[in-house]
Amino acid sequence: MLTIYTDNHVLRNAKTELAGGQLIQTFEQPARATRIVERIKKVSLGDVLEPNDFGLEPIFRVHDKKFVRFLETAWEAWSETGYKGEGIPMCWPARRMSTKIPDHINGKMGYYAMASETSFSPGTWEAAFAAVNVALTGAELVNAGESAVFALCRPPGHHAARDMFGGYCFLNNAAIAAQYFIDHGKSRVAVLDVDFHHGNGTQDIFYDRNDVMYLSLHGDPRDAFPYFLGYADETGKGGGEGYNFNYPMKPGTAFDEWVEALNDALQNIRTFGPDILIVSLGVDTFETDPISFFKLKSDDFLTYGASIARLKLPTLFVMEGGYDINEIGRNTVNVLQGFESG
Ligand code: 6XA
Ligand code: ZN
Repeated sequence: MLTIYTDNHVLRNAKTELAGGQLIQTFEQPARATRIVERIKKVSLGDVLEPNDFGLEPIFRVHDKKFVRFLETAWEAWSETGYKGEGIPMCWPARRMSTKIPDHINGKMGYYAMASETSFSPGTWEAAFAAVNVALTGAELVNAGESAVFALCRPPGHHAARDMFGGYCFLNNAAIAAQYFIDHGKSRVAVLDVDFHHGNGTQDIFYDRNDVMYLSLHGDPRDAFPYFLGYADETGKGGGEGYNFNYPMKPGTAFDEWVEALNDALQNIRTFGPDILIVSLGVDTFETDPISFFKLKSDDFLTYGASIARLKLPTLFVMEGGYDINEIGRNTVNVLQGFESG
């Protein structure tokens, strides 16, 4: 399997994450992608290619232009205020407040944020833009007939909505790739999100559409981030009714239960009959992931990779989360190798 990767992901290297009332070292750090690409080379998964530059147009097909402009300029605006720390949103347009976009960076930060753990640092925009190019290069190859490609995106994307960042995400790599397929001749795309967290951004972007189906297996939002989306009764709206599937699962869920949800999701994908499958691949379902509560083991990643392959669809894997740095390489590549063996 081909992998798309660029060292430019290291430009995203925030020093702080707000967690448990403290500023800690970020879980989402450069070593994640580096460990994965090392493992890919070690097991000779296939060639590792640099991304091409697709510019901003494919991003504007999914994200709001003012939001993109905000992402491009946020670090500069924040640092110009003289603040000493990294850019952290602190104030939101909560219930019954105005939704006007403020001029001050503090206000803008809150307007566009869906959470406050994700600090802005120098290079954040450049890395987020590079990650989109990684996903689009993978999409271009799959569209040209490659049967499966791994887009090793970092930072991740599935929490980013049309005009919202947070949960370590800025631009929605998987959603931009899905839209790219639709804009380049495909009629139907399924996005299967196996990251531990619900991909609120991807769900939101395609919620009223029937050309992109979204299916997500994740920690029950009653107990897990992003808390405010990802419930089983969110099934789509308007023309998109019936094209959104959420499988929230409780703390401690192990593979036997998780794979039942997967099989149901795979059956829904078969019924939909898409031209393309995108897998939002997070390995934070692993038993020792530091921020999650599922109990998958390393071999389970091999097993479910093979199950996904049985759909026999052209497939683009897009990297999302996973924070056990010592095992992230093995677990991620297990999914890809399982897929190849399936
Ligand atoms: C921060 C939780 C962020 C979750 C990031 C993630 N409190 N999403 O892995 O898939
Ligand atoms: Zn996650």
